[in-house]
Parts: sequence; structure tokens; C-alpha cells
Amino acid sequence: FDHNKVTVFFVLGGPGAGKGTQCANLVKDFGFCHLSAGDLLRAEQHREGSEYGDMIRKYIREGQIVPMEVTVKLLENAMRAALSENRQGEGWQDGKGRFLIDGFPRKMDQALKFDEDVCLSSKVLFFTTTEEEMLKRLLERGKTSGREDDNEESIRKRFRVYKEQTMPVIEHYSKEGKVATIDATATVDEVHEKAKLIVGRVFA
Ligand code: UP5
Ligand code: MG
Repeated sequence: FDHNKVTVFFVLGGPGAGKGTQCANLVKDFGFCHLSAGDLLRAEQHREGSEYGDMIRKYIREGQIVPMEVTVKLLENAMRAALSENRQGEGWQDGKGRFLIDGFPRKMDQALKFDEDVCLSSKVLFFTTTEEEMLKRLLERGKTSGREDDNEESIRKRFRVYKEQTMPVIEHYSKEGKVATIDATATVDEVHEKAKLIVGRVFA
């Protein structure tokens, strides 16, 4: 993707840190197109005729990272579709497609491939809170979410994969000076205000 046409923010943080919730708020402020890698994988899992359905289900339940080719392709297709349909939201104004890529890249190989083949991100929003808080949020959500990975066993596995595979990605982008760390322990509104300030500076 041409840099003059898109601005990409990666949104990272542990399972249940509040990535999806905060992305929904930033969409309203800045007119982003919000693409959650997890949501795209879940949609692909249920798409009739998909050759990846069973594989994705297995990886998600185990909290493991689906082979990157699948996820990068889904993201690239979704970005292309959003641009061609000119799907900008309110707040969008500079003529570039604005993307929030939520829950990706969560493993180094994905990060390198996306940077190389798709485009570079402007910033990484990193939402952080304690495992205890994330567990509490996910178990509560699990009562109604229907997500196959919102059970304690899967959640523990997701925490482990996050520490072992995603933290190195955060460190990698930290060295490039791209990471803005936001304490996500506070209320949704308080976290939103902080995120809004950081994003606002990039678009200023
Ligand atoms: N909540 C949110 N903010 C709150 C706050 N400040 N105070 C109190 N409550 C708050 O929030 C979770 C819950 O907490 C909600 O009920 C919310 O109301 C409440 P949410 O915004 O949904 O958190 P989020 O960080 O988005 O949590 P999510 O469960 O989506 O995170 P994951 O990163 O685990 O899930 P994702 O969908 O990204 O990935 C799922 C799986 O897909 C992965 O485990 C992996 O198997 C696979 N995957 C890949 O293989 N490759 C990828 O690239 C991406 C995913
Ligand atoms: Mg999410």
C-alpha cells in the first residue's frame, strides 16, 4: 500500500486488555476503519467453503497464532476492500485511508511480513493491565460472548502465548520508537481519553 494513501496504527495488548473496546471509540473520533485480526479469522472460520475453518478453530481454542500467511492475506484483502469502497467514517478528512489493525501483529514473523509486504505502521498503541484484571474481564465476557476461547483453560494459554510471542513484537517496535503505552486498568472512558490524545498528535 502506498504511504500517501494509508495510515496504519497497530493496536496491541494482552487478551482482554480492551483493544476492541478502545478501537470502537477511536473509530468515532477519527474515522478509522477498524480491522480486528481475531474477528477476521473468526469470520473466515465460519465462511462457507473456507479451507481453513477447522485449522483456525483449533488454533484459536488453543490460543496459538494461526500461520501468518492466512492472517496477513485476510487483513490485506479487508484493507483493499475498505479502500475501494471508500469506507471512511466520520472524522476522516485527510484523504488517506485510516486503519486500526487490532490484535496484530502478535508474533515476530507476522510483524516482519506485514511491514515488508503490506505497509509500515505509524504507531503502535499498547494497552496494558494485569493478568488478574484481564482474566476477570474475559470470564465475565465469556458468559455471553460465545467465544470458544473465553474459558479459563484457553485464557491461560492465551496469556502464555502473549508473553512468549507478542511481547517480543512490542519490544521490536519500541526500539523503532513507535510504541505508545497506555495503562488500560482505568475505566473505559479514562483509557479512551489517553488513547485519543496520542492518536490526535499523529494526525495533528
Ligand atoms: N472491558 C474493556 N475495557 C474495560 C475497562 N477499561 N474496564 C472494564 N472492563 C473493560 O474487552 C474485553 C472485555 O473487557 C469486554 O467485556 C469489555 O467490555 C471489557 P475487549 O475490548 O474485547 O478486549 P480485547 O483486548 O479486544 O480482548 P480479546 O479477547 O479480543 O483479545 P485477544 O487478543 O485475546 O483476541 P483476538 O480476537 O485478538 O484473538 C483471538 C485469537 O485469534 C488469538 O488467541 C489467536 O488464536 C488468533 N489470532 C491469530 O492467530 N493471529 C492474529 O493475528 C490474531 C489473532
Ligand atoms: Mg478483541
